[in-house]
Amino acid sequence: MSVFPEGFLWGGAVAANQVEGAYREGGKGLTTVDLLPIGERRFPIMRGSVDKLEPIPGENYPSHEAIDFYHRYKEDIALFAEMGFKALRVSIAWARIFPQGDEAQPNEEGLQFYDDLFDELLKHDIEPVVTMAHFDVPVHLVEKYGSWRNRELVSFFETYAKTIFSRYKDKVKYWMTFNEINMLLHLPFIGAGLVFQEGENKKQIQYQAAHHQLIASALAVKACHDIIPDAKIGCMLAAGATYPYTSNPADYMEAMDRDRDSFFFIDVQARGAYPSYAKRFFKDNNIEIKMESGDDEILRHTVDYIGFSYYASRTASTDPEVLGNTTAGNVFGSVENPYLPKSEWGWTIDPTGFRITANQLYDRYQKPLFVVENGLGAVDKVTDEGEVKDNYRIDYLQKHLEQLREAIEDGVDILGYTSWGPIDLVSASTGEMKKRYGYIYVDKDNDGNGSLNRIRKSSFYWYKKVIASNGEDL
Ligand code: BGP
Repeated sequence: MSVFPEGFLWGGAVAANQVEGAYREGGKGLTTVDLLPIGERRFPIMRGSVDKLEPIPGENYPSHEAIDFYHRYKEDIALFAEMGFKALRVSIAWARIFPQGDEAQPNEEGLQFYDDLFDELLKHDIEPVVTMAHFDVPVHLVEKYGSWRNRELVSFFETYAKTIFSRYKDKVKYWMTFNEINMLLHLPFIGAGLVFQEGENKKQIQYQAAHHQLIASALAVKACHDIIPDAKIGCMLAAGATYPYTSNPADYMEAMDRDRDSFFFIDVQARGAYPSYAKRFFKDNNIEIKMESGDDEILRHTVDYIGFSYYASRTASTDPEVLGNTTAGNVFGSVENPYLPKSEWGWTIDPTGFRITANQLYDRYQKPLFVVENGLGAVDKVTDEGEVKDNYRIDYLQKHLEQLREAIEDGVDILGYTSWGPIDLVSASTGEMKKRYGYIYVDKDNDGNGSLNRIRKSSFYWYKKVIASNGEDL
């Protein structure tokens, strides 16, 4: 008998802006992620330093076409079905439904696109798991309102939420509000459409925006429960336990604080109130959150499950010499952990950290968990025979699933596992195509060349076997 429970939701996860392409088709409005070019300018923009709120001609934006999922989703879903997927996590692009974000009426063409997409999934018995906002704020909301720094976004988001719940109530039973909500602290433009002016207290703006997202999330939870009583709606955290670099208590304190940066969001979403430690943190950082009467009550609408992504653990230190040694490509300011290997992009590889993280989250919240992202970004090569032998990916996933199995044996309640990017897609952090996660290879390079043909990699057959055995045969 498998340790994975019956009905475990095996599958994969993608985001609209990283697969769909068709970035101006079907009446879709421009979103923040549409403004992120590949290359050097990407990181400063993601961090909130933005000169122009439109794509710059001549720059390379692989996400504008992405892998053309918008036109090819039937072919791709058939491949997921062939692997035996029970679930596919997708996101709805807010700007396909409300192109500007603040309209009174939705865009029917956008609504129809997701209707067709969900129908196609259900036809193959694949459960849609839907993220409502995955890094894509309509640009008009940034221009006109300053995005999530403005309370007005709460009601726009609520309208969007009610629109999609009412429309898809018979098709979608698993929802999630904001993807990696804690990313707002690390990549504020990606996480919340925040653009900073010189001299502003960034933390003040970030936490005010966080408050608005937390209120919007709670209102979405309430609306979801009202409109689709048999649905489950969760939050989504970029998770990863933080280790102290040494047994020096100061390092331990530092690790605890870094973990709290993330837990802060989920403490509110899962427990229904601001955590006690926030008071001191706000005071020490000159942060004053403007709240409205009734906010406390709204926040009491808590999520049904904790969705999270896990790629790596983090390590914290207070030693200036160690601090100089931050790992490449990470946005969490982690220092190198001498016990752990790294991916080609410098991301720490730590399967045991996955088990630790799952245990931490379950101990803290006592709500079911849902692993909605995990995977290895790597360069893949197509052999002369037209094959992709990605044994390194199988190795990564296998080791992580072994640890997930341990976590289940530890008593952690887990609804499912949707690995990130079951089909190659555009990388969120780098904008590249060559950073691949898929079981399915897509013929396209960083410059946009390629036939977009799909090829089954070795991991495709491996994952198929994993699902067929409900995780017994890893
Ligand atoms: C998460 C995002 C995803 C995804 C993933 C992998 O932060 O939710 O959108 O892209 O990370 O990251 P990357 O694409 O940068 O390798």
